[in-house]
Amino acid sequence: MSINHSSPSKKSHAAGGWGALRSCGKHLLASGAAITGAKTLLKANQPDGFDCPGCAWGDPEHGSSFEFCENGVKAVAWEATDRRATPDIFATHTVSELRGWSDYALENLGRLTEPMVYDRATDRYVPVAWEAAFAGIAAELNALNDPNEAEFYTSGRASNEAAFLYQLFVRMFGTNNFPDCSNMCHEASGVGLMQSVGVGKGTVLLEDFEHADAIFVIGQNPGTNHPRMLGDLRRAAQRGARVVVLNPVRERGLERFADPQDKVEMLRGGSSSVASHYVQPKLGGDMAVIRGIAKLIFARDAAEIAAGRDSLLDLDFIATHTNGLGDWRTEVEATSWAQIEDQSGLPRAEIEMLADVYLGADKVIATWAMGVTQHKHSVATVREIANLLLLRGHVGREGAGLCPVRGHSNVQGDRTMGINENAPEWFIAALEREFDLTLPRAPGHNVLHAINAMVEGKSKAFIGLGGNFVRATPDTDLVDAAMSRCRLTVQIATKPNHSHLAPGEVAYLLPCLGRTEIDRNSRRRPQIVTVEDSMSMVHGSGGINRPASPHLRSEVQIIAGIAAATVGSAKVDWAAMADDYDLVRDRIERVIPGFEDFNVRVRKPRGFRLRNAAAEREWNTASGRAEFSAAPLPAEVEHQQARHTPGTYVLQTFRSHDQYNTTIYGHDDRYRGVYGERRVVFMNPADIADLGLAANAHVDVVGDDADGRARSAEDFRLVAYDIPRGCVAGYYPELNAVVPFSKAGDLSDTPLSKSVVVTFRARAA
Ligand SMILES: Nc1nc2c(c(=O)[nH]1)N[C@H]1C(S)=C(S)[C@@H](COP(=O)(O)OP(=O)(O)OC[C@H]3O[C@@H](n4cnc5c(=O)[nH]c(N)nc54)[C@H](O)[C@@H]3O)O[C@H]1N2
Ligand SMILES: Nc1nc2c(c(=O)[nH]1)N[C@H]1C(S)=C(S)[C@@H](COP(=O)(O)OP(=O)(O)OC[C@H]3O[C@@H](n4cnc5c(=O)[nH]c(N)nc54)[C@H](O)[C@@H]3O)O[C@H]1N2
Ligand SMILES: [Mo]
Repeated sequence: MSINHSSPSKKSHAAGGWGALRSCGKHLLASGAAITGAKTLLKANQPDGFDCPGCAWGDPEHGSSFEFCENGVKAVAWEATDRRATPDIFATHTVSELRGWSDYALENLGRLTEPMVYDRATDRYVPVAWEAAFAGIAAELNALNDPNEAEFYTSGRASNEAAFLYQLFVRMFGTNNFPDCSNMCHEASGVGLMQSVGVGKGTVLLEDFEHADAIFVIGQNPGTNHPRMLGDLRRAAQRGARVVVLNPVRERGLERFADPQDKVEMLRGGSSSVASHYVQPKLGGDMAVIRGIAKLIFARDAAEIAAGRDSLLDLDFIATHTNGLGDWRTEVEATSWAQIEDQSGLPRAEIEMLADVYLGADKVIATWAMGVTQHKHSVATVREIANLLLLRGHVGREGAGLCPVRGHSNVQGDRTMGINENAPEWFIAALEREFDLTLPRAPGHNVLHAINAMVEGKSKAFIGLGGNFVRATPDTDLVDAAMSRCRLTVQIATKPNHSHLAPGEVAYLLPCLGRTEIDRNSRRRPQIVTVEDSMSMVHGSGGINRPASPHLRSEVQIIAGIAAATVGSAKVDWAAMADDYDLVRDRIERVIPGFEDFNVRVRKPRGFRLRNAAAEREWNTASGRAEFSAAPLPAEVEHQQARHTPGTYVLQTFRSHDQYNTTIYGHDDRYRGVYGERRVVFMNPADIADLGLAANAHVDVVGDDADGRARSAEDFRLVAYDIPRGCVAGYYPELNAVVPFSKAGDLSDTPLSKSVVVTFRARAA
């Protein structure tokens, strides 16, 4: 445990600041987009601009000035680049040759410019006309024995309009196979919150951060992944709120932050602390930490009551709004301190300090991301966090609430639009009524089901609406081979990536417009799309740049083209909707509650907020109340199991500062002091010594082969780091080679990307 105090000048150690500005300039220049890039940035997250493709953090209400964000700059510059992956490039390089390129080199080819089809004879992608591509895809899809032999993947950048049309088309085609990036991301948050509070989304608004007294930031690295959140955390810290961080790794952005928007701070070279309390649990130890806090609260509450004083719990809220406290309390009291300390990796004294912060605050927010959701017991952990907040009524009032911080900029909206392999009955029934259809009910595939079906040869077609399925999923080689064995692969994308280089027998690569580009219809009228952020705010997004190529089509147009060719236009006028997105929004309004007056409200500067019942203390659970969960702690999490086998460690795979998921912008991880390389493993110095090695030694990372599959990733440098013993860290996607597809989160099916069991093999020096 450490407590930070503001100190005036720690320039070189602060996140943000001049380093961030320098890095921005570098990325704008490297993308060859310095001028359009700068102009483009001024329109990011502005009322009349486009939604930043970077992250899903909310936009401020009075956002008249551009909110600077280094990693937003990279995301925008990467898309607004001058580089082009033209047919000439694909004529010069065979697919086999490109397969040997790095993720960085591939995307660095630039924007795709023309629709292409794979020519097996020459092993090259060659241009194809759009209509021929649509007809070819339709012929393949309609030739399948069963619609359930096709997988329709969605990555979270797709707009609401694209997602809505996509799911409508796929259901009309006859399947609910909707693997999506959310299955690898916040699935556990959705499942857990749905069970606990009846809504699978966060309950807070951005404004709540202005009122909270304590903010628990759990398993999240906002300095890199949600930089604009740091500004909100810092403002909270400055007005005296406690910011408590739970993270095995000391992430610099959470310790100190110099706001590039703050001119005085920038000139003085100052920075201010963000975290008031920073604790480093072991991987997968968060549920035990929360349980420890609860155990202390129950004990202190009992003492208060015995002494004739008021309860520490919000008894009115608990009585009126919740169910199941007794069972949870019994479970907490039955959990031993020995188990809590061992599983969390924290001494009781540190947990006591967290309990003090919690009890000392009138308004508490808990935020979390992948450090919570990518474990086996993630749903139970999310529910334990909800339990803690429910104890004192911290849900459904100002300055308090649950805040899973989403990843992709519209991953939450895509789910709202029906990208869901197991959509609720009301949703499918509403679609049927609106379009006069009969749609399938049987639940379809999530990402893990899709991988299994492709590996077993049961799924024969893969359509990807964005993303990089081969590199984002576990067991890279296995998924790559399974993708190549498909009869049909279709990838709708902005830039080339490895998923495009695992072509099926028939393979199309279809280039689309990005967020930053003007999307004009047949009458040259610019179209806007809409997105939903982590705070359920829905707003419009209209590009401002000239399209990267005149041949590009929007995602909406591409989906409409495939749909019209595959299922026909008798029930749905795809072409009309693709030419006027207002017509898509009219349909969304009639199918999904909360979108009343969609076309009017979305043109208001900040858009509108979708109603969140839990935030109004209306609980859409079976009991009509918020549910405490009473799950036991896991008997052993991976770091405890690892002790049974010497030489075994638990690996988390996280993001460097220079990447966006599988998109690699550069090879530095500035805040963690790594430059010019990505093949590193962060390890406690004592663990390095235990291996009989020295810092900087090179090793192979060897994965778990209990399911009969050998796994390894070669040649990583050991970096001595402030990380708990037994726990190590390294970058995704390189380390997906050792993440097993055969293990997944309970009830979430999310790959265990933050608790991968590994050993190390020394390499000859
Ligand atoms: N620039 C940039 N922005 C992004 C992305 C990107 O790649 N680049 N990706 C987007 C997407 S899709 C997502 S989902 C989000 C991801 O946002 P994050 O969740 O912040 O992403 P990760 O890099 O995976 O970081 C996980 C953090 O959790 C910590 N952690 C790991 N395991 C545990 C654990 O068991 N307990 C605790 N308490 N902490 C743990 C790690 O040390 C790390 O700090 O960011 C989004 N925004
Ligand atoms: N080991 C490990 N694996 C992980 C994770 C982890 O932490 N560890 N994180 C998981 C998480 S949280 C997520 S969300 C997934 C991400 O999985 P994905 O969403 O599948 O992957 P991305 O890297 O975001 O996709 C990048 C590609 O999207 C395309 N693209 C970019 N913009 C657009 C656009 O506007 N439209 C279209 N159509 N295409 C576009 C580009 O071609 C680019 O190459 O990865 C997961 N995998
Ligand atoms: Mo994500």
